[in-house]
Amino acid sequence: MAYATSAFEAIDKDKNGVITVGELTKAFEAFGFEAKLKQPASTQAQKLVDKYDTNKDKKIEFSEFKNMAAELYNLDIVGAQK
Ligand SMILES: [Ca+2]
Ligand SMILES: [Ca+2]
Repeated sequence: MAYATSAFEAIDKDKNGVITVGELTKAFEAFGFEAKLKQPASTQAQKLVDKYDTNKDKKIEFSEFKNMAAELYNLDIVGAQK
């Protein structure tokens, strides 16, 4: 899961150990995945946070991100960051 660690660090811009919808949106925009996702980056980011935020604090901790990373990897988002 090394890709999950490096992706988490890349997305968590303020390095506070959690990923917010805003950070995820910026990451999607920065990596140019809006076209690939076929919907606005902010919409996709909100959807993913809702789906994987199992403790419902509106943020993605690393333990939650590990589950999200598999989906991002399938979308070629995580892999493309290498
Ligand atoms: Ca953060
Ligand atoms: Ca959470």
